[in-house]
Amino acid sequence: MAIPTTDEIRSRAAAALAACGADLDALTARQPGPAGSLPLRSPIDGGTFGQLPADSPDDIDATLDAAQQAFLAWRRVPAPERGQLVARWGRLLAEHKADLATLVTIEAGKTPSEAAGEVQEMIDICEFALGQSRQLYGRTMPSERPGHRLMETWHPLGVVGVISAFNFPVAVYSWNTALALVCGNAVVWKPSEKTLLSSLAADALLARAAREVGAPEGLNSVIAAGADGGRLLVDDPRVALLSATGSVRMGRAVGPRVAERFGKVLLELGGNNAAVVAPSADLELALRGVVFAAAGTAGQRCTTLRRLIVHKDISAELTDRIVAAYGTLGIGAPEQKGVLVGPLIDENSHQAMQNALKAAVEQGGEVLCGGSRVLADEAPDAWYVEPAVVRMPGQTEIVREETFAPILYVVEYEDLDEAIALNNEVPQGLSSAIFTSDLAEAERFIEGSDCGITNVNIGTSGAEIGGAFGGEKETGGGRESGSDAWRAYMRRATNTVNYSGELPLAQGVEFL
Ligand code: UN1
Repeated sequence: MAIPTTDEIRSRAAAALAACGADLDALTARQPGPAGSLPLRSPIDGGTFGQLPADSPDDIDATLDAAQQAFLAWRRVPAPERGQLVARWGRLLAEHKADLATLVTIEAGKTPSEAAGEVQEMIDICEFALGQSRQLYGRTMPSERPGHRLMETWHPLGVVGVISAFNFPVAVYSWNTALALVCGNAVVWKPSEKTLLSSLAADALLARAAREVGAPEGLNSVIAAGADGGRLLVDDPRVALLSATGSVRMGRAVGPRVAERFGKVLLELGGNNAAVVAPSADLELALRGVVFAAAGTAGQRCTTLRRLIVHKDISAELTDRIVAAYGTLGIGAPEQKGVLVGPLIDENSHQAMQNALKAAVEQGGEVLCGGSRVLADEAPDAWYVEPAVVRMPGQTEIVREETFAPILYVVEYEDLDEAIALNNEVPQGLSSAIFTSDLAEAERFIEGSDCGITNVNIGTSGAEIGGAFGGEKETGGGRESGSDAWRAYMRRATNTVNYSGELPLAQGVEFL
């Protein structure tokens, strides 16, 4: 099976979209307004298979108004009833898992298994959010005054803006949306302009669920726009919380601007994740964990493994085995049999990879394998690469940067403290891992890693939705998905209720 043609890709996308309730021909036949149009492109062949009219600032304003109105009604619906909306959405996602996965494959270039896994994350978070809808717990505290009750209650925020990235075009949005909705908010979503159809499909299924359970119209919507559209969400006071996933550069621009208007932000930015492999590690297990985390999704996860910190006594053996395993990875159109590594998203991404490899060599690195472009004849507009492994003399400047492509830098260590220091010695703090059979080493690593995610004997990527997802330092500090991440989507009120018939003041203050 060769690279599919642009026409084949368009007709598959149209069928998958139609099954989810949106009509590609009708969407692309609309006349573009003042904001022009956005290309629909697949990284599989690199071809553009349509143009979608972009939303203008006036359209976005109207969307925010509708969301605000919907919020005012939705906030009054009891939370367990709001849970029924995400329960229905989850069932529709399960029914249309293959359709949505097809769109993710077409637009993000993921293998069918990884694309289905992404939709599974959506189904999982819907189940989680349904349960959460009965658990928006507040505490009660003993009051120091007689006949008084001191407690906290949690309330919806308003409109939640979600800005999401191409690499997880629907899952990360769904973590935010499922929780935001059960917490009583409306959601306005600005997806990556690279993955618009996946977004429209996910939103169409949610809109259907909303109609079926009688939720207010305008509760969920998608904005088709570039960065300009995102900026409108950033600056609009109607957006009570802005949850943004993307680069550190984007976060640096967005965070202070939202803070300026005292809005809330939830940032999930870059990762530069490391795995330590200790001498006691089960090397076969470490090998599989490392290769999936480093080369899977063509290195385009926030949680991708980018730095391997390996003990010097096992470094040669492990790197040899990784290089051998890389040699067996099928690279190509993601739906082809045996393919595990699909395309990079675009030419810029390929250029960034080449620049990083060049810098690594200049900084003393030795490319052990990979880095070359493949399939350029069959797909001149697509960007397929061999995942690279580069031995580095230390964590030079390039190793401290996140390059969103499959490059695994290898550095050696001698003792665990040094390995932990290397793990922490980068500006980002998303995910980390150690492979070891030594319990004390595992615990010392959990204690020592400064990341939001610290794993033992699994790689850095592929987190389950039940835990809180996010990281420290330049990763932005936000937590999404499981555990108590729901609190970010609500505001807390402290309530003192006086049923004593007297008015004793706190701290024994006397007045009047
Ligand atoms: C991301 O890359 O933005 O842990 C999210 C993982 C996925 C989510 C990654 N569950 O790899």
